[in-house]
Amino acid sequence: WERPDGRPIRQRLLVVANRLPVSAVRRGEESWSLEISAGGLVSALLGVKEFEARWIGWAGVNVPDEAGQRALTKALAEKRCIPVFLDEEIVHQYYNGYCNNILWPLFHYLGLPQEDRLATTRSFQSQFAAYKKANQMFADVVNEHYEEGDVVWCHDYHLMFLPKCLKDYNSQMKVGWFLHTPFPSSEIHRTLPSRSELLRAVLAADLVGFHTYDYARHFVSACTRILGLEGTPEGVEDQGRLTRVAAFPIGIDSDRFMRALEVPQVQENIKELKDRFTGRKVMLGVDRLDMIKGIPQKILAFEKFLEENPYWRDKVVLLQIAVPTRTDVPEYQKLTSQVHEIVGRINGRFGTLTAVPIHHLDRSLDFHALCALYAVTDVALVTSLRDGMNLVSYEFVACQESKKGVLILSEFAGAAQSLGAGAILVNPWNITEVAASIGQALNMSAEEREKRHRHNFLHVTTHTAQEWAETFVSELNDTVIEAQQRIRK
Ligand code: ADQ
Repeated sequence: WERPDGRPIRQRLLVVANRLPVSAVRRGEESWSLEISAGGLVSALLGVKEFEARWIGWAGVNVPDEAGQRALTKALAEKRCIPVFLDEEIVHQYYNGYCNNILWPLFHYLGLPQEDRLATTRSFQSQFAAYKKANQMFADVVNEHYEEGDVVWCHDYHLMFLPKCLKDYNSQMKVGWFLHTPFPSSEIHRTLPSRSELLRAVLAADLVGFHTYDYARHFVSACTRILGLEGTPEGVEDQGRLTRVAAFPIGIDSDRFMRALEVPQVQENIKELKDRFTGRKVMLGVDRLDMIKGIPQKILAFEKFLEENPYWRDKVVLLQIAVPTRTDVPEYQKLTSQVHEIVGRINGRFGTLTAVPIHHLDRSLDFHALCALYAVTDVALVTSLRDGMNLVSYEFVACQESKKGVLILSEFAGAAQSLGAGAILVNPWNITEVAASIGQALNMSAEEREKRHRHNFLHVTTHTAQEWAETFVSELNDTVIEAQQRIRK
């Protein structure tokens, strides 16, 4: 990649995701304050020096007036972010409706909404129409900012229609699409009324990526069984055009976590936590409060463990940190009450006047507080019912160089494929098995903990977020070059 005068330039990468990596708060008619949210994707792309990344996405706020939109666009430009403005009705139908009420549960094997079938069918159609409309709005913004040679990387289930919209604008655009959730078995995907249209829209991309080989295989099976296309070892072929399909397991910026442990405030925090829980083993759960994370099942397994192991009752504590999400959705409200009810019952049953077995927090922790917690933990419990990858398991491992604690990990999290040899793998639906694994973890010898930790630590520190992003984008570049060569032949 060269400028007209021959000097090399970095390739531009347009990252398109539903949400921008900033939260915007309106301070006045034309004034905004912005805060960068340092998620995995942000640190992955900040670490990639080869590309000049720009973000395109929704800022998470409704901005109906033009003056406000102009001011926000200007403020975001300084952070290399470009907003897509979605009005309240579209957000309701596309984001809350089709994305979070239909695709999210379906892709995690929780099925389609089953309440009133007729109402569901009617709202399904209008939500799908809004989904397509929103994806077209994202495409319009991408198209407006696209320059020849750019790579466009679309993210997640919110934007399955986007590859098609982009290729309709410009068939030469290099388009990749990556799914952060599982892609379910084709038998689950085939229950979706818009199953074929969605698959065809994704296939418009040049490269389609998933966290694991299994998800990639499910996607290829859906294309062969539902669309009747041909699956090849490289991907899916449709009338001579190949869409490459492959696995690109995400990682974390492990150095960032290890560096944080050196910060004096974090060390102070670690000391306080150790004092606070002296004489007790610390078990930890960190999840968004979502049905897929299996929080009630995890707490019930802990109860079973306490029930069967009186010796441990005053020697172990479970810290469950659950950030509330999608709080306006009734199912999520129900989940919150259910978790509170179970925690209250168990604390009533096994607590004493001075100590309770479960500390449950309904909130997010800042980065440094989270690192300190990971570092003092003896056993981490990740019991997702389904999870695309699960980064909490990676973050825990990165912070365990001194403690060498044990990871109990759901076999239904993508991370089970990479950390399976070091973790204790469990079926989160089997509460008896999870309870037994807690006993196994607490009683594990130091040698075995060391051996298991070594395996996981090596993986987490070598398969980083930066490497993930670089691999995906370079594979996308190669895929397009190979396709052009095939056409020339
Ligand atoms: P999530 O479902 O959000 O991501 P996960 O991968 O575990 O799940 O990432 C959660 C992130 O939020 C972690 O970085 C974690 O530290 C942070 N977090 C969670 N609870 C927190 C709390 N109480 N306080 C502070 N921070 C908290 C989706 C998919 C995953 C996939 C990722 C990345 O569902 O399967 O691994 O995208 O592709």
